[in-house]
Amino acid sequence: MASCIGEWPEPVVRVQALAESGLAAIPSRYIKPPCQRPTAAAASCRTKPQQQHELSIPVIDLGELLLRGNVVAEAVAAACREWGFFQVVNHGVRPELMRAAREAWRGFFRRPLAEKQGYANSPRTYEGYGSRLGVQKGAVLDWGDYYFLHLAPEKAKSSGKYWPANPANCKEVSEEYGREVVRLCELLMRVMSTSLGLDQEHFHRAFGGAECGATLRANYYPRCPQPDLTLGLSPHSDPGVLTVLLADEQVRGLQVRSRAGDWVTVQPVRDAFIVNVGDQIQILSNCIYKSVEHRVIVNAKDERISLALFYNPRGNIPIAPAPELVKAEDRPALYPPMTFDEYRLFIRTKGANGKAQIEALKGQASPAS
Ligand SMILES: O=C(O)CCC(=O)C(=O)O
Repeated sequence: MASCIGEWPEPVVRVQALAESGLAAIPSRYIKPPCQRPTAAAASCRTKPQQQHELSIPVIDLGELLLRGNVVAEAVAAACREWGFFQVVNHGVRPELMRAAREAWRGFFRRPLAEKQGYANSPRTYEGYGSRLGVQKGAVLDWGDYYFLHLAPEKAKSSGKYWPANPANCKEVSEEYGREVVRLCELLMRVMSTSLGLDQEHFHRAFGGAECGATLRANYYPRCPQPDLTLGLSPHSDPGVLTVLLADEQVRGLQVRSRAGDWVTVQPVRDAFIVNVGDQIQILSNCIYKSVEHRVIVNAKDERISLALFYNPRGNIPIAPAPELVKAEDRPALYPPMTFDEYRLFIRTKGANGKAQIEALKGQASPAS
C-alpha cells in the first residue's frame, strides 16, 4: 500500500521495557481520560448499570456444518446481528499449531530488548516490532507492544528481513498457522454469505478472491502497575473483513461492546478462536451485520498475549453494499464504494478510534450507488 505516513511523531518507548523497569506509576502518556478508563470512575460516566456477569458472546460449533449447515448458518447470522462477535470450536485448526504459534510469539517478546529493537517498525508499512498505532503527536498511548506482518497474498508477504530470527521456528510456525486460519476465514465467509441469502462465494468474490490479504498482529500486554488508569488497546472496530483472534488461555482482557453499550469481558473457550465482523462486512452487508467496538484491559498481575489475524479485501477494489441487500425504499445503500487502501489510512493515521470512521462514511452514498 502506498502511504504518505513517514515516521513516528515521537521517540518510541517500549511498554514492556517500562513495565520491566519496575515503575510504580505509569507515565501520563498512558493515562486515559476518566470516561475511557476500565474502572468504577468510568462506570459513573455511564447511563446504565453494568451487566457484564450476565452476558457472553455466542459459541458456535463448526463441526456441525456438514450435518446441520442451516443451523450453523442461522447461529452465525444471529451472532453477527446481535454481537458482531462469536467464538468457534471444532474449526479445523489443530490445537497444537495454535499453541505453537502463541508460544513462538511469547518467545519473541521474551528476547532481550536490544534484539527486538532490531525489528523496530515505522508507520510506512507497520511491519515489525511496534508500540503505537496512529501517528498523531501527543496522543494518549495504549499499554501494549505488538509485532505486525503480512502473510497473504503471496506477493504481499513480508520479506525475510521483517521476521524475527528468534525463536528459530517463529516464521515457519506463523506461516503454517496463517495458512490454516486463512482457510478458516474462507469457510466463515461462505457461511456468512449463505446466511445473508447470497450465493456462498459472494463475499469471496466481492473482497478480491485469491488476492484477499491476511496480516498478523501478535499483541503483547505487559503487567501494568495502574491498570485502572489505562487500556491495552483503545476501543476500535477492525477495518477489514474478519478478524480471527487467538486469545491468551490464562489471562482475560478482551472486552466487547454489547448492543446495550456495556463492556462485556470475553471468557475464551479452550482451543476456540474468537471471530469478529470487520467494517468491510458491515459495508458489504449494508449494515445487516455490524462491526463492533472492542478494547483490551490490562492487569497488575499477569502479562497477556494474543494473536490477531486480520483477513482483508484486496486493496484496490471498491467495496460497496451488495446489490441484493439494497432496496430502494426501505434499505437504500448506506455506504459509497471505497477501496480498502483508502479506508485503512484512517486507522493508520488516527490510531484506534471507536467506530468513528465507518460512522462518518454512513450516509455518504449517492442514490445512484
Ligand atoms: O488482544 C486482544 O484480545 C484483542 C486484540 C485486538 O483487538 C486487535 O489486535 O485488534
